[in-house]
Formats: sequence, C-alpha cells, structure tokens
Amino acid sequence: MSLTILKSVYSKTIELRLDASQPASESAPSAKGFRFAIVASRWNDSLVSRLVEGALDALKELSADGEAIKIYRVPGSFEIPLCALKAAESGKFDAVICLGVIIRGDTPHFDYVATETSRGINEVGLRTGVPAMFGVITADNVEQANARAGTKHDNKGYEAAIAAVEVVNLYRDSF
Ligand code: DLZ
Repeated sequence: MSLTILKSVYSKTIELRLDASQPASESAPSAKGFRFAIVASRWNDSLVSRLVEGALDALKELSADGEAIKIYRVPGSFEIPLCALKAAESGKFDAVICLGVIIRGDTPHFDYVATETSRGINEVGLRTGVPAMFGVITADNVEQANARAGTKHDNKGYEAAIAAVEVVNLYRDSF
C-alpha cells in the first residue's frame, strides 16, 4: 500500500511516495499458540465493533485459536490503558490489542482523551514487556473514522492484530 503526500514547498508542489508500512515478511507469521486480549471501548460503538471484527478476522486468517482470544469492553478510550495493563500483568496474554474511536468535538476534550489513551497504551507495553497495540482511531470527524473502520488494511483493528502477530513472533524468535 502506498501513500501519496502532496507538499507545497516555496509554492512548488512536489509529490512524495511513501510506503505506508514495512514490507510484508516473506511468509505470513502465524498466530497459532499465542494468546491475545482485545480491549475495546464502547464510545462510538458502531465503529469500534467494526474494529473488533477486523481484529478477529486478522487473527482467524493467521490461524489463532478461538479460545485464545478474550475480548474486554470498557466505557471509553480513556479506560483502555488500565484494562490493558491488567490484561498484560495477568500473564495470560502474549499481546494486548487496544481498540477505540476518538472523534474531535467542539471542546479540548478530544486532546486529553487521545493523548492519555495513546500515552497509556504505550506505557503498558513498556512497563510489562507485553506488546500493547495501538488500534485506536483518532479522527477529526465521523467520515475520517469511518474510512479507518473498513475492511482489511483499511481497518485499524485488522492492522493492529496483524502487527500483534508479527511482534509476538519476533519476540519469541529473537529474545
Ligand atoms: C467523554 C468522551 C468523549 C467526549 N469523547 C469520546 C470519544 O470520542 N471516544 C471515546 O472513546 N471516549 C470518549 N469519551 C469518553 C472517555 O473516553 C471516558 O470514558 C470518560 O471520560 C470517563 O472516564
């Protein structure tokens, strides 16, 4: 997947093409034998549910065992980090996949929720050593959020689950 960026420099428009992700590894990593927690918020539930479905689709495609996946729902994205921390500390999971949708409103609330959610999720991984994946959409409006809750690689849940499988394999094989 490639991303086109149009940038105006000194009134000249240049086009930069960037790879949106790392090249796929030669063979798709397997999720078999690994255990995953999905921590998903209920705010904007119609969109978050699509992220959960995307994550489950990805894990199934990569041969995860159904009983090795547990889903925890929390009220809003702000509550994701603590639940993710508890899941990570429980020793029951190889990775925690965090899913939520935060949409900008008329007040600065968005910035507080988005900042603390991303910071907190990152801290879960750093504190516990259990990968905590950032599958939280932060969008200026519903249209942007909707576009990121589509199918396959247009779904942040799918993307986060694929990343989770890649890192659990990397850590098992490398460290
Ligand atoms: C309060 C709030 C607002 C305004 N917006 C969102 C949002 O767009 N997405 C989301 O996941 N949660 C939102 N919340 C709820 C907060 O995450 C949190 O649940 C409450 O502030 C209670 O701690």
